[in-house]
Amino acid sequence: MKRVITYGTFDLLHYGHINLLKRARALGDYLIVALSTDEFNWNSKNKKCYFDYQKRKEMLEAIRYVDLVIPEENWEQKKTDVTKYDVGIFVMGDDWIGKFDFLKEQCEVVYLPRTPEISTTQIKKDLRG
Ligand code: C2G
Repeated sequence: MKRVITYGTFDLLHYGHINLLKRARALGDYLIVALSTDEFNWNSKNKKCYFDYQKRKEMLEAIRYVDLVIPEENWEQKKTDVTKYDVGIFVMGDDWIGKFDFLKEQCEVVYLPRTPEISTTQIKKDLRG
């Protein structure tokens, strides 16, 4: 069983997120999503989510590509997560390229091309008019 893990906020879920999760899951047999908590978003990522953690978690759990959702509470947990969940592949969008190469000692690290033109920030901007 090849387990894949990815991390993110996944607020205002959109097709760019789904596209990432679909490709990540296709790299293995089981996809874990470490979902940024509201506190982590606010304190460490300067993100104020539209949907709170519980709602973002429920939406992710409804996606056919996602097998497990766990909380992302800090920047440091990735190494322990990879070991704890017996992860073979770590995946992120390529806006993070190189940032997590330190995990290469423990697992494969894959940066996938982002889906162009769509982002939560863009959606908020467009809705503001
Ligand atoms: N993504 C994508 N295409 C988009 C938008 C997002 O492929 N158009 C990917 C991002 O590259 C990321 C994932 O979807 O891999 C989740 O995006 P965000 O919720 O914005 O996650 P981020 O804030 O980058 O958090 O510890 C890592 C952080 O938690 C990542």
